[in-house]
Amino acid sequence: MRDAAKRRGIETVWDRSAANVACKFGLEGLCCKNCNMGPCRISAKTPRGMCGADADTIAARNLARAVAAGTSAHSDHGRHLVHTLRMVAEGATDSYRIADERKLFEFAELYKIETRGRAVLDVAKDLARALDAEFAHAEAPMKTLSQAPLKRQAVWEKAGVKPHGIDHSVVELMHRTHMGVDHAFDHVERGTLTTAIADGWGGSMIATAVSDILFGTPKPVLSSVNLGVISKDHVNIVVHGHEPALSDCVAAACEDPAMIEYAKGKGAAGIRLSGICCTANEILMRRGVPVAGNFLQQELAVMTGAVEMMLVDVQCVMPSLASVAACFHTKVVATSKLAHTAGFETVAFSEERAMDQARTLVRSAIDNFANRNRDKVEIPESRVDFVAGFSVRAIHEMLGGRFRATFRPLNDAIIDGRIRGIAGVVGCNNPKKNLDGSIVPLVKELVANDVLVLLSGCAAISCAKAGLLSPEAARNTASPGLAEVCEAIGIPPVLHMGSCVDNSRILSAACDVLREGGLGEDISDLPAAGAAPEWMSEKAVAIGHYFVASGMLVLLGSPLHVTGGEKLDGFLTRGVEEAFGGRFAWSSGTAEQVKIILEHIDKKRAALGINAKRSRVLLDMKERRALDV
Ligand code: BF8
Repeated sequence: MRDAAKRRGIETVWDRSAANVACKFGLEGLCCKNCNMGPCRISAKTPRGMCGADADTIAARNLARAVAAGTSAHSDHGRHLVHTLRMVAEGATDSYRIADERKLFEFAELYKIETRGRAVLDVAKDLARALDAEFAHAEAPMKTLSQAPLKRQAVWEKAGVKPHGIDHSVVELMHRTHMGVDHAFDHVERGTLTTAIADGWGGSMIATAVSDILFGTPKPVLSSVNLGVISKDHVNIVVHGHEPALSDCVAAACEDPAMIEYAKGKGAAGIRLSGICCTANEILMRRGVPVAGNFLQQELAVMTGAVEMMLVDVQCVMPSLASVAACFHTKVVATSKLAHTAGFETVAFSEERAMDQARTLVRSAIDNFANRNRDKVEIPESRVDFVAGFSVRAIHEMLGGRFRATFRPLNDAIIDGRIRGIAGVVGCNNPKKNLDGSIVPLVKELVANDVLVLLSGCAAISCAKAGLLSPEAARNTASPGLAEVCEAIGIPPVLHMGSCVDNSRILSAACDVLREGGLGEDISDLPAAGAAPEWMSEKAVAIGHYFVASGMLVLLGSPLHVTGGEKLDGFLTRGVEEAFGGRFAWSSGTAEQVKIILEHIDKKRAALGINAKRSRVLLDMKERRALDV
């Protein structure tokens, strides 16, 4: 499709990336525009800004603001879902219902909301109120933090990083990074970690939980991925962004027999819904809706010339879609009240009228089918089947069965060495890297080295395209020990856990592994690591920080924009470990990335005293590659 773009003279993200000269000051975190005395750029000649702020202060403040933005994105998404939950509970919309009462009751328990003998909607109302309160400032730390292991809570207490509210922590961080307030880079960084904890253990966890309550907790589901899911014979609608509320209704509308008949009446074979980015992941996980691609493929999806409508909500939506769509008949419709873009049509999403809006949009997409120029249609054949839907509950049930759901077999496999450890590989694509070219090789090497991989976001879509998300992948790519465990349970060695807010599922899984016993008492004890090889967004910066604050090693394929602040860089990659047990590492090559992760996992195994029990002899890399047929 990139060749097609060139042929047709359509500009894509790769063209802009090639033409862009990255600013060295920005890359190293050394440009400060927090006031109008500058902007100041730190160099050997000008080591301080106008106010006297040095490189570490400036880089730490810039980083803090990125985490505040990332946290805001995840958490505002969570807040919108809480709003929808409240509307359902109050009977203000019939477009949604409580899809998972069990999850509602489990989450209500956290807030000590009485559930016995009460109407489901009354519990939902109380829960929505309690969740709303997590955003404001409270005297006590946020309740969701109590889900973390006790040792982790004690670490946070000691470091003074327990957030007292999501919005509060963001506002406080923005205040601290205003000109003339907080200048000690490590103190700024503590505020950054506090805010990131409010993201992972607050806003993101709330977004995941309420999505499960409203749309259902995911179970394994079959689907297919890549641009080949777009059908030349069907009316194609692509949903893109992050918030699932409208897309869920669109998915329902696309299944409506009357709507399918309407499409057939217009000469189409039916309606094909697919998704991009994390809206795709949300409706994939619960409905099995196919995925057209990840972040960098959004322009390419439009360029197939066969997309009648692309519905975009918030986050990771490129404004360039307008100019690509202008070359075709594709309508790009912005559906969030927050997000308008020149060249996009707008429909202001309303929870009260969501189902009606969805039907109107689908009908309008069908009407647009007649405007498709068949000569411009060019759809690549690539399409891969895969399995997604691995919520923590689904993994529990796969490991132990529905009535004795347990993580025990997983813990035992880790303890006896058939599984060496667990890695969460998450995050974006970035045009600075080959599309999927850092994620896929890393995941392949990890599973070849006995590491079970948990995925989310665009990284999950990368691996699905590479065929790593099928049960057969265990036989083809995993080490003998890992393959044996996966085949016994019937899971791929690489598990798709959802969208980027669903990184909170990885935190929950870590807590459940610890609860099961035998692998330590804190997340920092686990033979586990996280990686975002192709990260690009501020949300990824926030995610990295909350994993580090939770005690994990987080490996990034390129450094955070801090390398100009030598002390800050050292703090993030070494110093932070002393207080939190987690740290960052930057590395761009797969071989070194694998080495860093395996060394970390082995160090944790040794500390747990389970290295000696490993009975398997590891094959060398060459032999492992030979397994990759
Ligand atoms: O929130 S992985 S490119 S889509 S930011 Fe964006 Fe990055 Fe994709 Fe999911 Ni997450």
